[in-house]
Amino acid sequence: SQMNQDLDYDVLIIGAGLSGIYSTYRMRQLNLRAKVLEAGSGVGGTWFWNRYPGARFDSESYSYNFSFSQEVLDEWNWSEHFASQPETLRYCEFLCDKFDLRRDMQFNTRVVSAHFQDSSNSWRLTDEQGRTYTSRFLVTCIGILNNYTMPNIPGVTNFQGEACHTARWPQEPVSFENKRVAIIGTGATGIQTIQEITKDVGHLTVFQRTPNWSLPLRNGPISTEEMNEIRSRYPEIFRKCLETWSCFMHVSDPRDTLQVSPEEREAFWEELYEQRGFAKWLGNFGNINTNKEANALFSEFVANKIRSRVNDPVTAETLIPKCHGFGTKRVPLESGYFEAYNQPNVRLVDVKSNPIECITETGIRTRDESFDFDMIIYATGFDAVTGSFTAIDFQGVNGVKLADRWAEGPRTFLGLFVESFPNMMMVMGPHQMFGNIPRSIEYAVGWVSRFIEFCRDHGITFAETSRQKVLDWTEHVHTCADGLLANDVDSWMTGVNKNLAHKQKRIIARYQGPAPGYRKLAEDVAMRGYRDLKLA
Ligand code: NA7
Repeated sequence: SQMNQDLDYDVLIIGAGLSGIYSTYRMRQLNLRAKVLEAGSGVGGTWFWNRYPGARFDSESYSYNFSFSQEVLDEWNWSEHFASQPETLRYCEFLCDKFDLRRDMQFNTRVVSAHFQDSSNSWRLTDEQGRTYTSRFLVTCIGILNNYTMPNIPGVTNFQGEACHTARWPQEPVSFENKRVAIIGTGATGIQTIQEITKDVGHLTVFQRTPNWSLPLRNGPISTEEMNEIRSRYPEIFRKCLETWSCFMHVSDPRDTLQVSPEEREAFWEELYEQRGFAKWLGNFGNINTNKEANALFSEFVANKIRSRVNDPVTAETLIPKCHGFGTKRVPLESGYFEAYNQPNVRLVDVKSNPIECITETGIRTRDESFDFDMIIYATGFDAVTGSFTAIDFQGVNGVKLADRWAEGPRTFLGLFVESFPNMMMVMGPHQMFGNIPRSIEYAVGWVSRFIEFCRDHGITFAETSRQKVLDWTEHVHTCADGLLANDVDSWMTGVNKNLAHKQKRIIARYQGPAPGYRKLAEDVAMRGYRDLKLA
């Protein structure tokens, strides 16, 4: 079953997160020689690195796990409707233990370059220690939120106290008691961190640049009986996730927000507000995502919820977004976030009106005030989606650089292939459907695995997308994005990171059409015997 004895491996996989774990499983099933190169010292990817207090996903646990193994579904129990990072990391480890996947994984191995070898149609990877690895195929499983970014504020390295980015949180427990702590950033990560550490922090100062439309997560424990009941519904849960726009269990309401009477609307929203997870967003009237007026109505509903939960009216207004509508950025879900500001030891600093000037040896200086801290937490986000790719020197045929190919934004075919990068496939590359990520991962890895199997069975040693397919797909991705209010707002989803000079311009980073539509197009390519690709 081996493809070429001259190469170290048939398939090299970068990254041992959920994508890399499932890819390893599938390559094993195909009896291919596969190797995963992973920078971390263990598996888990996102769940390995993001150990900050309160880290958890906002997908229902039982819609987040893989569906590929009935045994795993039978054996694994979730303890909460929305599992925490430690539990999700254990899930990743459980998968690797169960299928003995670590024997094909090499840890503490950061890939720095990946070069296509024209003479042998193969990939040659080099790691930080200078070791090299060759293979016929390359599968990138490097995640969409991997390379974290520090704020572009002068003096970040001057601070003498404890300092940490949430994505590089230490493995050992961190105490906040009696400490004066600062946090910069109020995205999904900042919100989760703030609501957790305010349980025992000495004093917390939150530096907020842009507030977010956040809604209650409504987490809860799962009893043994409930877990068994959920287990019996797995087929139905996965079927539902296959049918929905972004692979969650929630189905959007087809009614037009503006055609529903104000009373009925209010009653519907009150009902939604009590529901778990993203129901409030994805189960809402669909046109809140496309119609400004509809969006403003729901935004005002949420603003009033925030006003009712925060005692100080000035703080409440500061916590209500004014420059972007609800759902135009990823909606963080919270558990007691707004109430945290009612604590006497929690203070909100609006850095839009009072900008941070610098980080000092002892704390943070804004235009109006100097603060002393024992600890600064940076929840300042990621060089998202394309950042995982620019972190590695990818070179395709004739040494063409991926960074150059994507200078004007990502150009892909199905989010899986890049022109001039033969035999390379991206799991969760730009222009792929993201949504409830593991559902998308499971599909993409399945597609890639079937394709590699096809190549092996047909003696194909070279597979590349044509320029035309890339142009067509990229245009399709842009068409799907038309009319969505989210694309008029700066966020990691539109490729903007204000801490990076080269990421100030908006791009279409992800496929925003319906997931079933994506899968249909990708299946069609397989059905046509992959003739959309140049095969040799
Ligand atoms: P996000 O959503 O990118 O949030 C980063 C936050 O950090 C956001 O509030 C930023 O404000 C703030 N930030 C970044 N740089 C600065 C500087 N220089 N000064 C002040 N504030 C700053 O990242 P997260 O980690 O929260 O979430 C990423 C995804 O992970 C999330 O969507 C989930 O899918 C999981 P800004 O909005 O730019 O004004």
